[in-house]
Amino acid sequence: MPTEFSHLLSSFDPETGEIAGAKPQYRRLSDLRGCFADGAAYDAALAQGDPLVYSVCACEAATGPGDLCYGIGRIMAGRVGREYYMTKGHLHTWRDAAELYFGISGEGMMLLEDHRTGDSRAIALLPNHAVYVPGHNAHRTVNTGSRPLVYIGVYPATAGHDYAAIKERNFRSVVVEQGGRPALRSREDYLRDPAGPGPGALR
Ligand code: S6P
Ligand code: ZN
Repeated sequence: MPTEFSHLLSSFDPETGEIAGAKPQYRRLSDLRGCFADGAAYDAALAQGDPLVYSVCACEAATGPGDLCYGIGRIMAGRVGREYYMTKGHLHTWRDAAELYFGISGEGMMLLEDHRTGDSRAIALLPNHAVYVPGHNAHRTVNTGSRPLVYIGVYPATAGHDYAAIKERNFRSVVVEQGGRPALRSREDYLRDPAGPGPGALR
C-alpha cells in the first residue's frame, strides 16, 4: 500500500481521520474564540482546560483549475453551554464553489448560511449520506452525537477558504442541545433563553 498521497491515489484512516503523508491540523478550544455564542460558557470551559475540538487533514495534491481536493474532519463530542462542538466554518474565497460532504461515522449536522440572504439551514450529516453545500453558503460542521464525527469534504482545488467573514460576524444561527436533541435556533434567541421552549425541532 502507498504511504504518500499523490494526485491519483491516497489512503486515509476512517478512525483517526488521517491521510497518509498529509499533516493534520488540530483545533483546540482556544483556537475557536468568538465561534461559540455564549462567551461566558466559553471562558468557563477554557478555564477548565484546552481540549481538542477537531482535527482536519487535507489532500491538496492537485492544484489546477478543474482539480479536486478533499479533507477529512474529525470533531470530538462535547459542548460549550448548549452549543455542540463544531468547526470554525468558512466561505469559499471563490464564492461559486460548492462542496460535497460524506458522513463516515458519528452523527452531526451541516450548518449552512447563505451570505447573500442570511438564510440558515441545518442538514443531517450521517454515515452513508452525502450533503451538498451550494456555493455562497458559509458552512460549519457540528457534532451532535456522543462519539467523534468523521466526514469527508470534496471541494474544487481553487475554492480557497475565507475565514475572515465568519470571524467578523459569525453565523446567525446555532445548533444547540434542547430537550436532549439538536435544535437550530437564532443566536440572539439562544442567548436570550438558552434552555429554549421545548424539545429540538431537528431530525
Ligand atoms: C474544506 C472543507 C473541510 C473543512 C473542515 C474544517 O473546504 O469544508 O475540509 O476545512 O471541515 O473546517 P474549517 O471551517 O475549520 O475549515
Ligand atoms: Zn469548504
